[in-house]
Formats: sequence, structure tokens, C-alpha cells
Amino acid sequence: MDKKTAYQLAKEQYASLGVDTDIAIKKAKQIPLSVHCWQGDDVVGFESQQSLLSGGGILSTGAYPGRAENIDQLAQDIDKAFSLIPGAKKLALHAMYGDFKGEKIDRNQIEPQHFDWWLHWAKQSGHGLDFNPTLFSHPKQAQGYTLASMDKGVRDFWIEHVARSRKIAAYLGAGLHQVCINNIWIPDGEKDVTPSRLVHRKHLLESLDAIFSESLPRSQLLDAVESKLFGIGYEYYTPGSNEFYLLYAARKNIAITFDTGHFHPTELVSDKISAALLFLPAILLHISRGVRWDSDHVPVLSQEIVDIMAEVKRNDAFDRVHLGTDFFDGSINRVGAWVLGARTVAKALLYAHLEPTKQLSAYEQEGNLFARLALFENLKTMPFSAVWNQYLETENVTDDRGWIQEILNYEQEVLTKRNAG
Ligand code: RNT
Ligand code: ZN
Repeated sequence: MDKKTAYQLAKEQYASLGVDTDIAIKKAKQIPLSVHCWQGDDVVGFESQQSLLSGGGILSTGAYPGRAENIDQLAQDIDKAFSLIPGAKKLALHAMYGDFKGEKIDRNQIEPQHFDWWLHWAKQSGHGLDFNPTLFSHPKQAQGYTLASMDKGVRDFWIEHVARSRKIAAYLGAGLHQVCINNIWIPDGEKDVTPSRLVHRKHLLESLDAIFSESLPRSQLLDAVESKLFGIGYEYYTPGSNEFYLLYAARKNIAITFDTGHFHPTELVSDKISAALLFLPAILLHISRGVRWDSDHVPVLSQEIVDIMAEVKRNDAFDRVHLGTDFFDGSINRVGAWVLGARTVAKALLYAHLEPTKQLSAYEQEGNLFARLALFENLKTMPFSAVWNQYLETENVTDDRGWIQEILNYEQEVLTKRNAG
């Protein structure tokens, strides 16, 4: 059966449930996905060519050849990856990915001009930008603490860095005439039992207050804070836990970032969204796949990712829930990993838009909970792939039959000619 006929039949089948597939495609493609830049080089950045320093609370494993080593290579890989991802896109930068031109610019010296290269790239390519201060892979983080440190000098250094990050994000937002999210994640934590949790959390609170003391236009900048249960080497606790940041975000009326790898495996982000939406202006999602722990594997189409997207769609909240990816796998083709993870999110987004929410709610209101469950189950064998292929076609993006080979060709033509792994 040709693609067109397959789509027509799928369209009819979804229509019988009250779902218009053309509208679903149109809506899905307008929702921007903020794709993280750090998958392309195993979170190394352009300050030096060191691998992710241990003791930073996160870890990238694998030495697959072809890692991007500079801004041109990273952008080349991003362009390739973006050409295979349908829908609106932003690129999430980290402060260590500035265009430093070989100069040693410390974290408390970063300026908007260091990101002009990316601003230009974004304008040229029509994509948005988001930002993250980088509080790891640095000697001033070596004692395990940054904004929550007992050492005022260390805290002040990082307050300066994050304050500058906010200004850079606002600058990028102004340049692109759209909101740029500045997402703060700190690696801080303790490997083993400490009597000082409250003191550290008090320091974190005061550091954040100092950072947010400058008000910047909301039309350019959305502040977000990312919670985490534990980090590698910081298993005992992290001051930036979910309770801490949820309460802080509510007090400051800023966004919480939910990373799908940052919770106990039985805790689900899909269940947190509706709670946070009642108290906070916005949510940023970091979609990753934790395998047994916060391992940052490449996302695949899991029930949880589908549930997250469905939750946002049901509440018509895509203007407040911002989609982002956050994973890093250096053991497989990195561009392929990027595309696979981002296509997964795009698929889940489309899948959510094909949900006959009205019909499901109607069954519920009638008290017909059998029919509600049965319809959810029927949806799993609906001809989703035909609609997905149609979506890719409308975006001029290679379909599922062709994209793997396109990645393999890029590996042969570009990646294998590089030195780094
Ligand atoms: C770490 C957080 C954070 C980082 C990036 C690189 O656990 O998820 O978002 O992955 O800042
Ligand atoms: Zn994250």
C-alpha cells in the first residue's frame, strides 16, 4: 500500500473516534522541542578539551569515534541532526559552549558576545535558543558545592556566573524576539552522612535570592530551577532536591525543571505536571531515559513519555510546559542518538495529539470505566505509523525507512574523518 492510501485509511480510523489527524499534525509541529547541545560532545564544551570532570555529579560514558571538538563541528552535527527531526526546534546551550576563540574566559567572566556565534546561527536557521549556566567541570566546584557552599568566596563566584547566564539568556531572547529559558542545575551534594543539610540549603536559598535580585524582562527570559534526588558521588543528598526547588519556584513564581531521570524510578513526571501547573507559571521538561538510575540513556517511545505528552495535551498547557531533551550517550553514533531521542519526543507529541480525550472523558463521566480503559488499549494498535509518516512528509524529513541509513552515511562521510572519541 502506498503511503498516501495508508494515511487516508488512518485518517478515517482516527476520525471515527472524533480525532482529526491533519489538525493533530499541525498542532504537534508548532510545539517547540528544545534539543540539548551537549549530546554532541559528551558534555565537554569549548573551554578545554577535557572530558567531563569526575566529581561533577554527572557522567558520560563511551568513546565512540567522531565526537565534535569545536563549535564548527558541533554546529555541523546539530544541523544534520535537526534536518532529521520534524517540528519547531530550539537549541539548549550550556555556558561552557561559548565562542571563546581560544581565550581563557573563566565562568565569572562570560559575556553575551561569547554567544553571538550561536545567536547568528539561530537567526540563520530559524531556531530558538535556551541557556544553562555551567556549574560543574570546574576547580571551584571540586569540593562538591557551588551555590550551596559553606565558602562565601565560592558562592560569590557562582552567583556571578549564574547572574551573567541570566543576562546572556535575556540577550539571546531579545535577539530572537522570543523567550529564552535559563535553567539552573547545580551538582552540589554530599557523598555520605552530613549533619549540615540545613546550612547548605540556607546558603543555596540566599545564593538564589542574590541571583534573582535583578529583574529582567519576562518576554526575553524565563528562569527555571532543576531538582535532583542524587548525583554520582553525591548519593546521600543534594540540597537542590525537588521539595526545595518546588517551594522556591512557587515563592519566586518561576519555572521548575523536571528531568525524567531525577526521581525514584517508581515516581513519574507525568503525575507531577498537573500538580505543578496549579502553583507555578511554567515547567521545563528534561526528557531522558534512566536505566535503573539517572543514566541519561537515549529516550525511546515509552509509556511514560507518551503519558507526559498526553498530560500536557489534556490540559492544553503547551504554552506553559516547555519540552526539552537531556541525555548523553558517547557509546553509539552521537548524531544518531540525538535524532533518535528527539524523534521519540516528536512521536510522543504526535501520539498525544491523536488521543480522543473527549471520548475518554465522556466514558468517565458516564461512569463507564471499562470502556475508558478499553479505548486507551485500542489506541495502542491504531495506525499511528501512517500518521507519523505523513507528519514527516509535511516537514520534508526522511521517514523511518530512510533515516538510519542517512545517519550511517554521515558517519562515513564526516564523523569517521575526525580524531576524537
Ligand atoms: C544533571 C542535569 C542537568 C545536566 C545538564 C548537562 O543531572 O540533568 O540538566 O544534564 O545541565
Ligand atoms: Zn537535566
